Amino acid sequence: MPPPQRPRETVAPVADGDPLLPFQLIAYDEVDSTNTVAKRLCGAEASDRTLVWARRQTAGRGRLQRTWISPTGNLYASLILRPQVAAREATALTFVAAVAVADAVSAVLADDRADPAPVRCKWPNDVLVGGRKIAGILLESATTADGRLEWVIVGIGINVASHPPPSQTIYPATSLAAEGAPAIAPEAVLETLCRRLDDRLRQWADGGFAATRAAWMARAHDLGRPIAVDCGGAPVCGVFRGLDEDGALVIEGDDGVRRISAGDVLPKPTTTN
Ligand code: BT5
Repeated sequence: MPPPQRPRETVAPVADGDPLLPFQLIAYDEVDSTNTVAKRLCGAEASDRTLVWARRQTAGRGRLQRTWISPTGNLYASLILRPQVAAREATALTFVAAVAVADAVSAVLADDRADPAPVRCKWPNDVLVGGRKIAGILLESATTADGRLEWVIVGIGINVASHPPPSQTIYPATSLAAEGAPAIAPEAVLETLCRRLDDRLRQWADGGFAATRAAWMARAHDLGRPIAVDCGGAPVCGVFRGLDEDGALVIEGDDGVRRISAGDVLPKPTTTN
């Protein structure tokens, strides 16, 4: 297995092993994907709460091998966790991260905006501002032969300075800059994110998924409204009723209530970018 890439230059002000951060930070100038680097580090026994951060990615990934567009100026980070929970409980971490990202985005934006666009969580792994995607989360995990959870990587991308044009995304996108945030460096957003993530991980540890789910639902996009979900075949349409106790999306259609554990909530036909 190749050794993890090393930083090509010193990054400041956040430095490797910054004692002020709640996580053990490893900072890079450029990587293929922080999740891929984190995976290699897991193979090399990286400890719980190691955080991989890079200024840019050359092969940023979304779910299902989709591309995450990753120029310099935005935030790319992957947190290695080794929680002592059953493997199926780890899916909660997508929602823990989504709420933490929404907290961080709100904190950066909650300045003096006259008419703030709402910050919302979109099932399963997105954060939206004003109905546009500002952040995505990619959860990856490994289990041992006897089914024990070995590690989880929580990959987070936040558009800070820029966002891709409509031609390059399925869902309309935005960035902190486009939403009127004052000029802010990705490392400053990282510091805010780390604190919120630490808080939300504690909430999950103390209150279980019920606490995380309540926090996520309080920020849910389109709750109680009609949505369409792409699960591979014809879109499933109905009213979004929330999350079940496993994090599946609950949708109520003409033919009753359904639970969907994997898919994409489609953009509204009227939404423009
Ligand atoms: C995601 O996947 O939203 C998860 C994105 C996770 C990215 C982070 S960055 C740090 C870490 N390292 C990685 O390599 N990945 C993680 P998904 O729900 O599948 O959405 C992917 C889709 O979002 C793409 O197919 C595009 O349509 C759109 N997209 C790509 N780049 C985007 C961007 N910067 N902003 C908004 N939308 C984007």
